[in-house]
Amino acid sequence: MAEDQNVNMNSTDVGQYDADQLTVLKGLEAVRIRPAMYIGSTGTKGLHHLFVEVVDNSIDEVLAGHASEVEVVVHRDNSISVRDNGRGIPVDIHTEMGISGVEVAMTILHAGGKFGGGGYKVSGGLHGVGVSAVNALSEWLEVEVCREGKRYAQRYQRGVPDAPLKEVGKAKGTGTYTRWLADHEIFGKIEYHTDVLAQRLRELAYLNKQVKIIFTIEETGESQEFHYKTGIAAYVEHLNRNKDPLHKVIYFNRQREDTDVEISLQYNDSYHEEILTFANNINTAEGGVHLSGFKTALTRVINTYARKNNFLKEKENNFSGDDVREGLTAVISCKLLAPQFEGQTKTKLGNSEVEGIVNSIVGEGLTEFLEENPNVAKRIIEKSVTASRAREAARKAADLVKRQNALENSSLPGKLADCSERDPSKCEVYLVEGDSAGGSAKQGRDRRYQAVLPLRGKILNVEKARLDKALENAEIRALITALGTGIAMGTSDEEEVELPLFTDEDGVETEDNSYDLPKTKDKDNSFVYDISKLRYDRVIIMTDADVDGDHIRTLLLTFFFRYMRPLIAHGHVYIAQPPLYRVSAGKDQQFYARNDEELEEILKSIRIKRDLKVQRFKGLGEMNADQLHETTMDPAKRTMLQVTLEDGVAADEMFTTLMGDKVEPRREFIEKYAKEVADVDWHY
Ligand code: 0RA
Repeated sequence: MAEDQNVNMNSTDVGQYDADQLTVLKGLEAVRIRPAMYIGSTGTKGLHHLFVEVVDNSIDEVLAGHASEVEVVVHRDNSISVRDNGRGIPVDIHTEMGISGVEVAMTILHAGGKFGGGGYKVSGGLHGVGVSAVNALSEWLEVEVCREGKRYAQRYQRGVPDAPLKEVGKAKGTGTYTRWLADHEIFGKIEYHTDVLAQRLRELAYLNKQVKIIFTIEETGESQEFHYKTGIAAYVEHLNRNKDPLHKVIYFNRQREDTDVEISLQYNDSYHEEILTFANNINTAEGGVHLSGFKTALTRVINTYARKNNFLKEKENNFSGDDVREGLTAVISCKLLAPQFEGQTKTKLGNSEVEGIVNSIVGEGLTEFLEENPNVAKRIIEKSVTASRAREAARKAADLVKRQNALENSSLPGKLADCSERDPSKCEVYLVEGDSAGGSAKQGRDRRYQAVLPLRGKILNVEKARLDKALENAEIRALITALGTGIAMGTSDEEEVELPLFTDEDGVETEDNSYDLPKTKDKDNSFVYDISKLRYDRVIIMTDADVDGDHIRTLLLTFFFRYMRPLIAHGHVYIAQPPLYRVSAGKDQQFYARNDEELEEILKSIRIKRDLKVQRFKGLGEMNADQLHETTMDPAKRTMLQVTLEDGVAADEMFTTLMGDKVEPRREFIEKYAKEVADVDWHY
């Protein structure tokens, strides 16, 4: 649609040329006026999106079978260049537009599809504005194309060409080179997170085994090469590298009706599942048809095999989906001609025909594999058997919790000091380490809307325990009942639920989507995670600023990540920032500092005062109720960190490493990140 407004493709009138040029300029101007509409934001995300857009164009050339190498350089001036050895963007004059193909690509929104269609495409998939949006949002952009023995070049400033595309010399091979400097007028300071760039390039190399990607950072001289001959099989190996796998990676790849499906999976001895799904190289974080097709087939194949080979006796129930996915790491990558992206963040694959295709391909591929590898099959089934037994035990434990609550005639844990407000959107709960701090917090809170749940000692490390064991832990039980949502495993079970109907002002029955909240549940409804039952809008972790406090905080975050992930994903989890020092100057002046730097600042600014006293709080319990209220609990004065879930893979890696049972990777990780973790914003 947008391209129709920008370019009248039917026009052959030469007189239109200027008018066309004008509409081109208008198109790019629109991008500059409302950049967020085209690239999502003008923050760090938007800046990195430019990179994704350019790289995706080269990857499309790889997918089309014409390029094998992509070279990315972050230059000293913060410009980035991407070079590929594909066919090169067409250089001949576009008959209708009167400009070169290169200029069409660089100046016309959504021009990608204008050149010979067909083939799987990444670009144009998600945001898909094309490289012209990058051009519009760049202080300058240089493009070079090598084709038919010649080298062509053109330069733009803020989307406007300095001159037409020009032949500048001879060339050996073919390819496209684009270098751009993002516009500081749009993005402010141009700063790339090179680890984020590297991460995306690594992922692309896993997903497209035919490509070699070289990534260089000029400033540091670092250069990395990403080339994985076994593709997503190597990806799964990488994801499991700090876990103990039960067998070699399983891999299969089949096509059906123009859809290419690649599956790779490997079980490990942990209790968690990690399934990454992609459609045309885009991470479909919200899942979709390929994920559901995979899950359905996996459950069916394992149950069928288990019955046939007498691992499941006649009177025994089938394994549930959760049972057969315990300890599973998998990557699903589909390539299709016209992917449809749905969902809140447009990362849910919607093409209904793909569900059956993936289901049948996994059915065939996995059945064949199990038949041919009975030893691996046995190990996988044994894992399902123990998972199933543990889940039964967990079910009993969960029932026990419910019955206990009923017995005590209260659905809430005894040590919870609840608030009086009943509207959850106004309520918050402080999870506090230890009884003495809990006491101060109870006194220092505003009991109308602030609740306090003291946690005694350490909560169980759920990274090393199954759910049934976790539910034996009193602190965890108290936490679950206090929050009210119940628990769920992983994220991948999120499913849409029917919203309650209500009658609107016009007397029409409509769905009540005033809240847009996910519910997750397993097949038989034993574990239901229902975020609409959340009793507090803000769940605030408040621990001492010492090693023990750090540990308890990490244990709590691990628990939320593994069993209440939507709580984090929807931004309900916060970390309180209690002060470490109190500085009093004379009788009536006092200051609080959260760390040594802040203390330093304060001391500098009040140097002349006499009667200076610096007190270091050893723990929250040392603060009196007023102090705690003023510094940490009063919404008008406190600062808190919100825990977000930007990258599920990185988070999984982090929890596995920090809380799992391999010591060596944990030590390495801490050595590498200890400092960063200490002052990072807890964006897992
Ligand atoms: C359309 C047609 C042809 C090449 C490309 C697009 C192309 C675009 C980009 C963007 C970055 N690298 C690229 N490489 C190729 C070629 C058509 C032909 O030669 O027949």
